[in-house]
Formats: sequence, structure tokens, C-alpha cells
Amino acid sequence: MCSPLHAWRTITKAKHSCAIIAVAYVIGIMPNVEIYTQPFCPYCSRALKLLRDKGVAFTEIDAPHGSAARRDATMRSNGGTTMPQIFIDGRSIGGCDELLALDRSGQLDPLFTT
Ligand SMILES: N[C@@H](CCC(=O)N[C@@H](CS)C(=O)NCC(=O)O)C(=O)O
Repeated sequence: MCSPLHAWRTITKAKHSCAIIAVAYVIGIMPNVEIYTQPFCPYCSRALKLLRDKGVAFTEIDAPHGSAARRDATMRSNGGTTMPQIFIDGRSIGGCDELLALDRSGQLDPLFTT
């Protein structure tokens, strides 16, 4: 018999950090933060710094010009063509300016506490 506690201990012992994060998304204790970036992008660096400073786990998706990831970012953001494009729990936040504005207005932190 595998209790939830046993399953959790097995996962943590195995050091499967990806599995732990996936479980955390599923049970809703961690937001799913995705950021599409391109190389040599100061706006991307600024947005990444803010996310790191906040201590939130995020997935960075490399999306150079002409890539499938770039097309995904544009489609998911309803036409956003610049980098970065940021999504929190699937919701399009916009780029760096929008992320910083959300933070300044106090609306960002609540999105990280699902
Ligand atoms: N207001 C946007 C500006 C972002 C921006 O201009 N990013 C540059 C790269 S650093 C970009 O995507 N330029 C257009 C391009 O490379 O096609 C934001 O805050 O994210």
C-alpha cells in the first residue's frame, strides 16, 4: 500500500526535483511561471532578475526569432511579438514592463501565492 506520505518520501529521496515541482503545480501550492526569452535581451534579463529575487520557480523557454517557441509565445499572448513573454498559471502577463508594473502596484505577489 502506498500512502501519500510514502509517495512523497519516495519522490523527495529520489531527488526528482522536476517531479516535486510537477506535484506542487498539480496540488496548487506553486504557480506555474513560464518566461519566453531570447539571447542578449536586456528586458529578459530584467524580468528574470525580478523572478529570481522573488524566489519563485519558473521555466525559461528559449524563443529566438523564427523558432517554434517564438510562434507559441506570440500565439499564447494574442500577438505579443517582443521578448520576454511571461505567463503565470497560463495567463499572459505581458513583457518585462508589465511584470514590473504589476510588482509596483502590489498585484504580482498575490499571483505567486495560489
Ligand atoms: N515593452 C517590452 C519591450 C521588450 C523588447 O523590446 N524586447 C526586445 C528584445 S530586448 C524585442 O523583443 N525586440 C523585438 C525583436 O527582437 O524582434 C517589455 O517590457 O517586455
